[in-house]
Formats: sequence, C-alpha cells, structure tokens
Amino acid sequence: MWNKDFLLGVATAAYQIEGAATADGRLPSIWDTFSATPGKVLHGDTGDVACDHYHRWEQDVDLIASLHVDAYRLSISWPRVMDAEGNPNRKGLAFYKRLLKALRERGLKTFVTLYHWDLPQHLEDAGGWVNRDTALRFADYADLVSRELAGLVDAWATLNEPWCSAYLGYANGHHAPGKQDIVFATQAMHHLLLGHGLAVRKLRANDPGAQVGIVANVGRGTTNGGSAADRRAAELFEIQHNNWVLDPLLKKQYPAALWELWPGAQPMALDGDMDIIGAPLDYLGINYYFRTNVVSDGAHGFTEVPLAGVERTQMGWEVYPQGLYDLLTGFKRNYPQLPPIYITENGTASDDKVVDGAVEDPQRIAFLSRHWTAVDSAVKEGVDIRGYFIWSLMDNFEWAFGYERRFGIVHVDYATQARTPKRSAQLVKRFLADRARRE
Ligand code: PNW
Repeated sequence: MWNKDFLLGVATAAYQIEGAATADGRLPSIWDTFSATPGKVLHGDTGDVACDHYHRWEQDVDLIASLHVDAYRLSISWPRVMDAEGNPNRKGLAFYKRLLKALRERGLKTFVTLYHWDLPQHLEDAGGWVNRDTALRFADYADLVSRELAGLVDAWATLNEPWCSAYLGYANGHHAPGKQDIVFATQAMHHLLLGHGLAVRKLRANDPGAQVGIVANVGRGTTNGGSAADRRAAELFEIQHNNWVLDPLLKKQYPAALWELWPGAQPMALDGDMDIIGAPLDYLGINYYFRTNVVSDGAHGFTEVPLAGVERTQMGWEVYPQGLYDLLTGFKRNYPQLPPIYITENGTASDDKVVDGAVEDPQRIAFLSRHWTAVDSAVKEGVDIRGYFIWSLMDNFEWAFGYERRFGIVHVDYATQARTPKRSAQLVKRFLADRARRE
C-alpha cells in the first residue's frame, strides 16, 4: 500500500482554520452564531481568528509542501463565496483560486469539500437543512463553485459527515445550529443527502475531469453485554451512525430499523429523491475515530457504557484501530455498490509536551502507526482503499471543544500564530522521503 499510488495527505476545514470571519464580504454562518452563544463552545472560543489561514495561506502551502505529502484536503466556506441573493462573491472565490493554484504548483493533489458544516446563517433563518429548499440552494452553490474552480480540483466531496450535521446539529444540539428534535434531524439528513445528489450532477457537468464523492464519519459499535438484546443494540448503534447515511447512498433506501429506534420520525421524501441521492459515486470518503461500547436500553435502543481500562485520547475517545479494519471489511461485504475508498480523516487529539523546544506527541505517533496497520490489513483483504488523510494538518478550532483539543501534526501557538511541526510531522516527512527514495 505504501507507494505513491496510495495518497497520503493532511486535512483541514474552512471554519476550523481560516479565521477572517468578516473579511471581504464573508457572511455569517451557523458556526459564527453558535460559537457566539454563551455555553455552546468550551471557554467561549470562536472561529473569528482561528489559525488566520485566510491571511497566512501562502506560508501554510509551504508548510504542507515541506511535509512531502501527496495531497491536501480542505473545505470551501459557502458564506465566503456566495451572497444572500445567490450571487458570487468574487473576492472569496479568488482566495480559493489562489490557494488551489499554489497547491497544484507544489504538485499536491487537491481534495475539496463543499460543505464542512458552515451553513450561511440566512439559510438557517429560513429553516436550515430542515427546509427542503436548502438542498436546492446547496446545488446552486455547488454549481457556482464548480464552474469557477473547474480544473483545479482532483476530487470533490459534497458533504463532510452528514451524520454530524443532522444528529449533532438537529437532534442532540451539540453542534450548530443546536436544535434538539429527532424529527428535525431525520428531515435534515434527507435534505443533506438530497442536496448531495443534486450537487453531484452539477459537479459532473461543470468539472468532468474531477472525481466526485462524499465523506461519511463511521463508528464501530460493540457490546460487552451477553444478551441477544445487547448484540442487537451494537448493531443498532452502527445502523444509526453508519447505515443511516451509507444505505441511502449505496442502496437507495433508509434502513428500516431506524424507524424502530425513532418511531414516527420518517422524513418526508418525494418520488425520485432516492434515485437522486443514490447516484453513482467515484469514491467514498471515510472518517474514523473510535469505538463505542453499548448495551440494550431495555426497549428498542442502545445505551453507551464506556469501557474501563482502555486507552483514551484527549477527547476521551477510545483508541481502537481494529474498528477501522472491521468497518472497512464489513462495508466491502455489505455493499455491492461500494466505490473506491479514501480514508479522508483519521487522527487524534493529544496533550502534547514541549521538550527542549520540540513538540513531543508520542500518543499520536502510536495512534497513526496502528491505524495505518489496520488500513493495510483491510487493503490486503481486498478493500479498494486509495489514500489516507491525517486529521489534521495543524491544531485548530475543534468545534464544541474550541482550541483546547489539539489534533494537528503541526502545533499552533495561537498567541503568535507560530506553526511548529510536532514529532509526528517529522516522522511523516521522513517516512515520505524514504518512500520517494524507494520509488
Ligand atoms: C470530525 N463524533 O468531527 C470532523 O470532520 C472534523 O472537522 C473534526 O475536527 C474531527 O472529526 C475531530 O473531531 C467529528 O462525536 C465530531 O462521533 C464528532 C464526532 C465525529 C466526528
């Protein structure tokens, strides 16, 4: 797997790194509103400045190139490139054109996500993803961006992690817009997926040379309980996390078990929607972080019971590389239509220590190497995996956890915006230099 045909990259997202929240006519997004609402984000942190990447992008392109990675995954900020009437914001578009050209000049492949959670606030004010019209607005946005940036992108992704947008945004309220109603969440998911399908048509028409896909976060669910109900609970966990998104995309239907879990929460769908949603994909992006242990809740669902004595990260997430192997091989078994896969995110937050001026992150180094082994094993089992992106290039705004949780292989000192490659980044760089020598 470790040859230059298997892409190794680093990933970021617009709201998490760009800052410049009001520059050049950028409109507010739901994350500006959410992070400015007291109690929503740890320490009241916001993305107003973040890593100031909007102003420091040239230096950041140098940084990415210095790692010798093959590819860079970024996202476009919808409220930066389109005004409330749907007209282009030329300054915002020019930023991404400059950035993508610079990446291409360095020989980097570009993976561009259209929606990494920063919905324009004016669309949320009109109902957000619960409103079917947002799917149509998303297709307009995809149309604009793919006409403007055609030829500069190797692989488009429509959405990043629709599960997070729908469930964390509209059911448990941990993410923007902070709504708490499962009926909203299932409707939001349907419109996210519909928006995806409509956007796929625009991307293919406007940029025929690029790959078109979507990115889903997947979680492994297991149980330490002994009953059949507990085993069913673990299945339901995965149905709720993974199949809620993957079945519509790859089987053109929602898993029926969802409506046992959430009676009465079926979304309103129109004739033809599932065919739009299930349009063929060139690739599927998979983001994997951890395993969740569950038992039966005694009714039709599951309850999480954290396992004791396992290794956890700065997020409290269990380190469980086996889960990535289990999921990848399971998808190959269960989805005849499974397209080629890129691991579009994997990585860990850790509490790094500065020792003699170097940033030491031993937990991240072990995490990455164990997950690479899991991916390698899945490739050997015949799963078609074409690349792997580390989340993240650099420390950034970790959503509800603000700046306290650090996922970067490059350390960011937010007071000075100094970027310092951590030990993990040095290892990645050395690994890729060795690979280049072998080729
Ligand atoms: C992903 N969960 O978010 C996102 O794509 C990134 O922007 C983010 O920084 C990264 O993973 C680390 O969190 C997730 O609760 C957030 O299962 C929450 C979950 C999964 C992914």
